[in-house]
Amino acid sequence: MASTLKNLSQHSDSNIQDIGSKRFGLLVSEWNDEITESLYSGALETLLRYGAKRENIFRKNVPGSFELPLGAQWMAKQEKIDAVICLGCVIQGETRHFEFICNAVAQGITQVGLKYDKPVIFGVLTPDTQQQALDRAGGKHGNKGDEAAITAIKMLGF
Ligand code: DLZ
Repeated sequence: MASTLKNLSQHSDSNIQDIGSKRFGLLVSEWNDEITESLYSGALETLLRYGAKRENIFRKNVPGSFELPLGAQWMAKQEKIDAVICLGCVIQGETRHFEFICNAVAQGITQVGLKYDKPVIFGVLTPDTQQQALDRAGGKHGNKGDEAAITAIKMLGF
């Protein structure tokens, strides 16, 4: 398991623990859903592969990435949730709001994790193009959803 983890994340294989009793909130932005559904599939498969139980994984959608922090807060405040994984995709070419959205989401997700003292993972792609997003959502550069799930697992083993 550890070597597979290393390959997936390109990080060390520290902080791996049994996650059979851990409960995960997966929050999925509906903007660019071709991308975010792939991120979701990657995150879900990775959690299951590392021992999470299907009944302990809870999915909710939000309209866009800007809504991820509030959705994450609603999830994180639930005692049953141990970690939240936020999945979104903001493509620069499609919005003049790019910097506003990306900065707000990054700061908001950070604040939720600190407020609720739980891992709240930033699984948000911020590419220049749709192709760059596809490359990172199950394409030639892997799947950011996998990496987000591994990050959550590692933080739970901190
Ligand atoms: C409005 C908007 C635009 C233009 N582009 C994106 C995007 O590329 N990715 C994304 O996740 N969301 C986008 N949104 C929606 C905002 O995140 C948000 O849902 C709206 O501004 C309403 O608050």
